[in-house]
Amino acid sequence: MKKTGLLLSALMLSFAAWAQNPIVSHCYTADPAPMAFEGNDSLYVYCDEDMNVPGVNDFYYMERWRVYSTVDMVNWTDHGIAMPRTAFTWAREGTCWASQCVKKDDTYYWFMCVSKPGDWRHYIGVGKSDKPSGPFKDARKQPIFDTGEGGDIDPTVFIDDDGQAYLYWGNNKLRYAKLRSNMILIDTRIGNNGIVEVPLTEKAFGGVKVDDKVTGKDCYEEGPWLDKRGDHYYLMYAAGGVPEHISYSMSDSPEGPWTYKGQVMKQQNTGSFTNHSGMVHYKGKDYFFYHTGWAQGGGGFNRSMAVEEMTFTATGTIKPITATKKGVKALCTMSPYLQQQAETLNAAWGISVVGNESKGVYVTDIHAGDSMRVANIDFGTEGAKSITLRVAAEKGNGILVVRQDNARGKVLARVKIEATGGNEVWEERTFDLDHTPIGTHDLHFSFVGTGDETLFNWDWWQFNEDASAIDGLSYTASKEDKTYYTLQGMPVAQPTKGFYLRKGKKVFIP
Ligand code: FUB
Repeated sequence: MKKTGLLLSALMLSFAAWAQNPIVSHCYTADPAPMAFEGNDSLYVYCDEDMNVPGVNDFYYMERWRVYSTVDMVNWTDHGIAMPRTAFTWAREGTCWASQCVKKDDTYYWFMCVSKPGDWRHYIGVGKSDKPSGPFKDARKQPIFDTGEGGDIDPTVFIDDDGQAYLYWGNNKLRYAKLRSNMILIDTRIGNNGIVEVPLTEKAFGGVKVDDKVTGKDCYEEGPWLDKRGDHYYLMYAAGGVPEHISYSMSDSPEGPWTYKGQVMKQQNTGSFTNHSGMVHYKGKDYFFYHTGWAQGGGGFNRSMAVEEMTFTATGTIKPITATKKGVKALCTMSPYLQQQAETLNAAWGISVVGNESKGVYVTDIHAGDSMRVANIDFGTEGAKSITLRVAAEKGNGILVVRQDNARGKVLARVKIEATGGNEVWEERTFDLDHTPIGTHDLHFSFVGTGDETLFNWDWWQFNEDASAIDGLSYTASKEDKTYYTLQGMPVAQPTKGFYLRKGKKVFIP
């Protein structure tokens, strides 16, 4: 993305207790597939990455799939390249299109579509991992079926209450299959060798498309999303031809027949001629994810994920949703006194996030003028006194400026990141703050340096309170004592410097 970060972030002065759309601004992310997994506090969104370079590859150029997660709907953690195209040894360069991930037993299955070398068609493959954020490996070593036709894109997978998994997909045709219990084979006992074609009738989808002309009020295009609320099954999809809007049909069975119910998100001038939707129930609310061309430098081949709240009528129909730049409200504040990943962001300009959850994920490609924002951070009534950073720097020429609220906010710290011995040589450094932030603020990080050189790599940050200022502090504990918990109540085997819970009291380990 372009390096006009400082100017743009300087203009974004408002306090971000709202998510704002797009939800990711440091790279282009398309075809969002949201998922909340039982027993996991985070909401995950699976997507592909638009890597189009205007004038060079003026089409979709997509080499990988990424995963993001949030606990507050405002700050999103980038889990890096959860599956590169090369993990499918049979896949063609640049063709990693839409996907969806589901969990069965203790395994996460990520269904994605991709082409093969020398073949214009897309095929559906499946990756698997024992963690929601990956990394994922090819589970089948080949596409999971071959219809012999084109249009096999945009898989959506839904596991019904009886454990049966359904896979729907298709562009201009809508098809489904039942997955076998191993999740990587289809049940060939139904349809045509396991594949059922859904009739695209007016009753089911609002109209029909013949020779690219729509007869009726609507028509199915692509990007299906299968889901259930109560006894109602929902099929949302991109509709109406290009530019697309999102429509939906309902049924009382995952196999149909479907009844057309209308538009969910009408066509708006979002800068993207495609749209692609997913819905999710999370922390008592329903959310609708889609994509636009609204990021800086964005467009039809450089799209960005967005989110709105979603509501239903008493009969289960979906209330129409408008694409907004404001997005959704924060669900909670973030603690600055816990280790926070540098790649947990409300917005960022100029930087990149690399790696995966096995190798480690971190912020890199940091240059003078780049900046990042984290939203809705609760410093409490006593405030923070210092900040600890985990960084790696080859040259040691970079300066990090930490401000509260925005690019013109009060400077909390202006620190030089001295050389650590290399860009992969990580060190923890603690710096005193020049000003004590109190209460809830956004944080604005900006980078100062000279020329075009990359300044440093950044893994995580954590603010520290002053031990003497903590209410209820009973004693300073020793590092050898192992019965510590994080302030969220997670046991800690080897506590490092910071605040913990012990015997119900907050304690400080120096
Ligand atoms: O991202 C490539 C394609 O664009 C998707 O597969 C479609 O749903 C459309 O969003």
